[in-house]
Amino acid sequence: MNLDQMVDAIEKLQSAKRFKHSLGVKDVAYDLALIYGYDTMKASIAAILHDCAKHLSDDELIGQCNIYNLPVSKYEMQSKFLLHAKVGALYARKLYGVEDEDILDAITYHTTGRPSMTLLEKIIFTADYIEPNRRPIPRLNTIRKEAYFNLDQAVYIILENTLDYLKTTNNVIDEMTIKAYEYYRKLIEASSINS
Ligand code: DGI
Ligand code: FE
Ligand code: FE
Repeated sequence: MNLDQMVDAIEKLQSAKRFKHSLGVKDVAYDLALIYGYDTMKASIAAILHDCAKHLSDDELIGQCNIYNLPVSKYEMQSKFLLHAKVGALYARKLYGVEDEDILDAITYHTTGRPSMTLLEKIIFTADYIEPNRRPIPRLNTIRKEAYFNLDQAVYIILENTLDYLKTTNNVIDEMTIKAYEYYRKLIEASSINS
């Protein structure tokens, strides 16, 4: 499937609001790819597909993981919506014909992030958070500016914000989110000492 066909398929699949979000992520990911020297087509594909399993219910997500033998962690068991990332990568491969592992990983890690993300993973993780249709989030405009200037710093602030937010809720925090935060905290600290 080419990008235009993916856009059409996602439009049919998603609510108007979520489709607008997907297009927003696509546009921002394109710009970030251009700025940081990444393949804009790969960034656009990862972006338009990143939430391609978000319409599934918790039961459907678990069902897909069982059918396709995807491992479900104890964190994902408690917050089943987290699985839309993993199942999204599976769908990208099975339903949209994506074979590129960089794109599949970017979809897999778009919600929690992970330590030492690839450039595409950081682009999708950040674009998902800052696209223009996101409703106001603390420090959103700071993160938007930072994203076009220092992507690692933007990733770090997003992870910090996400953990701050999750601590105010009763949601379980996936250990991947914490590991990602620790990794980027150390990275940013090291770079500020050296500069
Ligand atoms: O699918 P989107 O809404 O576009 O964005 P997303 O896939 O990044 O999901 C955002 C939500 O994920 C947001 O409410 C914070 C939540 N989240 C991120 N990390 C974790 C988490 N939720 C739990 N329970 N645990 C996490 O570690
Ligand atoms: Fe998502
Ligand atoms: Fe999203």
